[in-house]
Amino acid sequence: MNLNELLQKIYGKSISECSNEEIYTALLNKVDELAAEKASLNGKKKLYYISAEFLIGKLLSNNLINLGLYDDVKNQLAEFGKDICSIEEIENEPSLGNGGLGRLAACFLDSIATLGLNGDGIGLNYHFGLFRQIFKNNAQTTIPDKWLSDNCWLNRTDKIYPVIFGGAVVAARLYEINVTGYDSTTNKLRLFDIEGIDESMVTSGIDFDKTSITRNLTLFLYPDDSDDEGRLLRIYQQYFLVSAGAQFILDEAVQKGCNLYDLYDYAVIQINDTHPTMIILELIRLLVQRGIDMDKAIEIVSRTCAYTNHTILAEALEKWNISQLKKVVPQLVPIIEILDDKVRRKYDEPSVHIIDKDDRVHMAHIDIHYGFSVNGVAWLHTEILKNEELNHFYKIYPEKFNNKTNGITFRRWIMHCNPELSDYITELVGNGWKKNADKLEKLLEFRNNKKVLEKILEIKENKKIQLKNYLSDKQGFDIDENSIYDIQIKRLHEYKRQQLNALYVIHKYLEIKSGKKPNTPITVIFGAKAAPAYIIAQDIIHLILCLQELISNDPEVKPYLNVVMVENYNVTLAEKLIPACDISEQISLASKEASGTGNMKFMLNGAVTLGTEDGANVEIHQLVGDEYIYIFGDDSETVVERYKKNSYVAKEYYAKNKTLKTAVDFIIGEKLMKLGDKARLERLFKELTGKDWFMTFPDFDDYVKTREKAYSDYENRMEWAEKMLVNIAKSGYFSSDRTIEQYNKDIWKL
Ligand code: 26V
Repeated sequence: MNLNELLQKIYGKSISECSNEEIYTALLNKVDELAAEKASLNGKKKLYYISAEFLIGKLLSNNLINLGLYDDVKNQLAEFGKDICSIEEIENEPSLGNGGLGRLAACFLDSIATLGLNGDGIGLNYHFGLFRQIFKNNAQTTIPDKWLSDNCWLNRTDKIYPVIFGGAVVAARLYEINVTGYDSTTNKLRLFDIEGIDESMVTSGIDFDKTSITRNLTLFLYPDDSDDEGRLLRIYQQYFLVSAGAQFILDEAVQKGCNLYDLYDYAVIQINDTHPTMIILELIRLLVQRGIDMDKAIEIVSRTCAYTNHTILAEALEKWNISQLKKVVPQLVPIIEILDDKVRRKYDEPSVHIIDKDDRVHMAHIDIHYGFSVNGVAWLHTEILKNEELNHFYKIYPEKFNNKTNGITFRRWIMHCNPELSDYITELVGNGWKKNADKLEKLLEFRNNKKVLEKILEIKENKKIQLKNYLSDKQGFDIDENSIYDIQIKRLHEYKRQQLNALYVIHKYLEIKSGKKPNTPITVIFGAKAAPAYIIAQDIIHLILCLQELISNDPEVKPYLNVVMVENYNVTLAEKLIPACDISEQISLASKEASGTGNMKFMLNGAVTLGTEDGANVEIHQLVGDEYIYIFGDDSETVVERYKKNSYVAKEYYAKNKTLKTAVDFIIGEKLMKLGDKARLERLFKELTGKDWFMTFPDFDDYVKTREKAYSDYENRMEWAEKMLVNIAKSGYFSSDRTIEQYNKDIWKL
């Protein structure tokens, strides 16, 4: 591509005369055109990855890399004194996801296209996506995040489907985003939106009238579901997604010659968590409507749909009241009753029924009975599903259960975000690892090579300086590039235990105050959004922000310990933070984090994990071995037992562990009370000492000890560099290309 010629043609100006906006727009249009030219040929059978979230991140650089144009464009820009990073800055990040689940869907689309598989994503076009986070008075506030503009990757189509609700009919228009594969073909992400959306309905912050669904349906991703109206809107969104999606899938199949009785030869639908579960019901309804007998329709759909479970947390497993469903989707209720009746005729065990005694519909149960595959997202998670949470189902359908350990796309998570490391790896082991990630293992040959280890440290230092400058520029932070960067970035949830990290910070602060200073300064970085209605999560953010303020104003402590909570953590920030990280905090309560995918991104970029035996950490541990990871805390069996016996009493740990008590008391001590909100801090203190549902106290001592060990090991730079190298070398397993190959081999069979 000759960029200068392109800009001359569009604007009559050269690169240096064009604004960054003009260059961005020209590149967007050209790249999208090139992507479309590589559209994949439609094979007979197609995968539909249906998901309420696709956290795709910015696309310009990603698409340039996948089309093999990145270096060329970067160099042409540089020749005229333009930096490709400042062009990237123009693009808005679409925040069409909450966290790991949505980002996983985006990584999968990249790998599906890269492997040349016939597969689309199906989702919703939220106008404001997830909220934008702003900190005020040491607390989170939320505003809408408008990402749509004339200059974005979303293309409007002429396809419109009617979606019929209890009280209204809405038109679902199909939009598309091209999904480029790396050195491969292009697939599509199909996003549905209502016609006639009214953005002006948003009043203050992210508040809006939740009742007028013909105008508000796709305004936000998962609006607050702490009240009934919010919950209803979520059901509306889910049915809108699946009804439009099902009509689209049937249309495509029929066009290819499907007679509907052989639907499973034309389509396989991967249901990403239970948010799109109603597609099973909707497809049955549509098949019956087109003349197929009910039992036959159920059989056809069951052979077409597969389900992925992403959590065992009870509060996250969706259950809708039958009365709510009657209001939103009355046409599905008789089908639910038929499906439930069939189950009841065969199985007495109430825990496998679809409708429970309180008239709530368990969405996951529909997937398990009426889909052909159930998978967890990491080895441990799948084992817990089989042996604990879904054991009654596993006994009925052992053949349906399978594991697919999550993965990440190496195009975005190293080639794009860390070109320095990526290029150096290529220099050492050749280009092959980019398409066959296992080849990273070849790096092990260099584990004792001083020059290589020094270079890896140098790249890390470089990325740390880049992060320092970025955070100083964008968020006004001043961090020490010579400190250890210890990072925890993920959604805020008690089970992920940011509060445990905060307790360590307090402990360290007190140590420094008493004269015990660390050899190397420490920068603890947090990034996390909390659901607006999740009070304790807000309180934890408040605690962290208060600690940040306390320490940044304390000249005695600041040279040794710094706490930074970045605002509005998103994919773009992750791409800056991860390459710069030394220590990756993966400290969820064992058994609770289904997989985690941030852990994989950090490892790939040469950070060393400090974590519990949870989710994919278990597999990271197995791959790298004891010396190359810092594992602490109770294992999942101990935790599961403790829950079963209901034997955990937080107060007991608090009373007998003096170090812990001192740190916990600090939350309501004079210093923080002066800075913070009394009610918030007291509530958090009470929650921890009175309940501590996610068991931070039992793991505290081991956490402190293990973290200290990691910090002291960091001092030996060569040994640390070897740890980094081993982590990078062993991360090939976590390429989403591997994950997708397994999905295809075991489930999709494209
Ligand atoms: C949802 C909710 C909703 C309301 C109340 C609390 C709560 C807690 C957790 C969730 C998670 C829903 C599913 C999810 O996002 N799972 C994540 O999926 C990732 C991709 O498989 C995986 O890496 C993460 O471990 C898992 O938490």
